[in-house]
Amino acid sequence: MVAPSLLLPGRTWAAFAPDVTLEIAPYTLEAAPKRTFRTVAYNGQVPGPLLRMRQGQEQTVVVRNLTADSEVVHWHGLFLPSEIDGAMEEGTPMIAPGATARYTFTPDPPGFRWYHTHTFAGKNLTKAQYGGLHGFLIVEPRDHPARFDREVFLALHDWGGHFLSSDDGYMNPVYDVSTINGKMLGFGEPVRVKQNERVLMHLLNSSPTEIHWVALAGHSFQVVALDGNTVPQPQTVSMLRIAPAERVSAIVEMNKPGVWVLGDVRKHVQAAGMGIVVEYSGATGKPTWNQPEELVWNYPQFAASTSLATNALDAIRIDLVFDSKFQGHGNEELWRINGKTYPHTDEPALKLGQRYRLILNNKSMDHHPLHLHRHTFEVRRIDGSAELQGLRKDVVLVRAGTTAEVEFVANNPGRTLFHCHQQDHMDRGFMMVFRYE
Ligand SMILES: [Cu+2]
Repeated sequence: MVAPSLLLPGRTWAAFAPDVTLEIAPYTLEAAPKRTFRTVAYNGQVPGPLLRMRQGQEQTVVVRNLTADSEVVHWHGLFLPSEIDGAMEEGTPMIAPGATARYTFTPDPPGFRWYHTHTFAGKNLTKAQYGGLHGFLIVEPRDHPARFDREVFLALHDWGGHFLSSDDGYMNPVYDVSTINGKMLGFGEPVRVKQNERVLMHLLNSSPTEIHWVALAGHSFQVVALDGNTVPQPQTVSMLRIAPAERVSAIVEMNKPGVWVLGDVRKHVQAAGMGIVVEYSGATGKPTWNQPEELVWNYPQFAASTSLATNALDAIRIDLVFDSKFQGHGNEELWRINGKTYPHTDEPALKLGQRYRLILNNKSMDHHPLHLHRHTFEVRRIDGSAELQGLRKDVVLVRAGTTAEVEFVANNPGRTLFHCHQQDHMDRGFMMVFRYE
């Protein structure tokens, strides 16, 4: 409670009421009857409440931590000051057990963002991103160009993880259950649509570690935005690949009446629950699934086809090499950036206003979804592709043994975290901080 003596002259109590209140508290998720998980959630739901903010309009957010552990909320994809961005490595204070934090910020850029915890899990595969602390955030643009009849939000998640030793001796998390919006296939409410509708689907992969491949039987996706940013070349595709922390926004034309499954393309993942029923008004019967034969996806198809004015020349190049150091059979590996593991990784100093090109060289045998906080970058090259233009993201999946190049302008001073979004990788040192004043 704010004491009345703190009220400023001429301001009413209502001026102090937050726009958003998030309560972090223990929660039991029922993914299906008898498939329950003790976890932690925002406001007693998984995913947390859908937040809608307006670009340029100041927001006050109150976060209450009702758990026994310190927490922090990261506003993924927003250009925020380091003190409220939501990473301890940048200097955001944690919210102590029982404490309440209040943040005021003006959300930018517009688009499909999200919020999630940014804590450490280590060997406890119920904590941090393994749990239920994630939610959708839409920053509405000042003008709304997208044309659609219905908007649907879908979060892909995996639960009940345990470490399994793979052939090479590394320990990787595997999962018992996979869900969309917290429910296994067949146990949640279907997505209800009408014939001839244009449905804008916003998909988020909130999985702690897993890449997901998604299709909607009988339909295709017209991808209009990646990580919330409009793509220069919308493409119609039969399936989506969504790495951890990535978002895909796609228009689906509802032109095949029936009852269908939208789900992970890989049979064992869908069998573990990753799917949701899409039901046309008036249609009945069992949900239908069509099994595609191969996995197809590439980033370059969404980039601009014609060359824009090139700005590669004035970008300062920063080379980052990723590999792992084997700790012996049955142990988790340590991850390294240029040979060093966080907190010993380099802290390059950036100059305000300077453009940088990160050369992301993945020398490991794993794929890594790499995330830069507090900035949007432009994907400029993927695995030997031609120069790309106009593809703006905040996460890029760099596949095993490949190199990607991204560019950003250092225009938001303050400590800036760069890390692999796979929880077990960041927990094992796959993080670094850029600093600039
Ligand atoms: Cu990784």
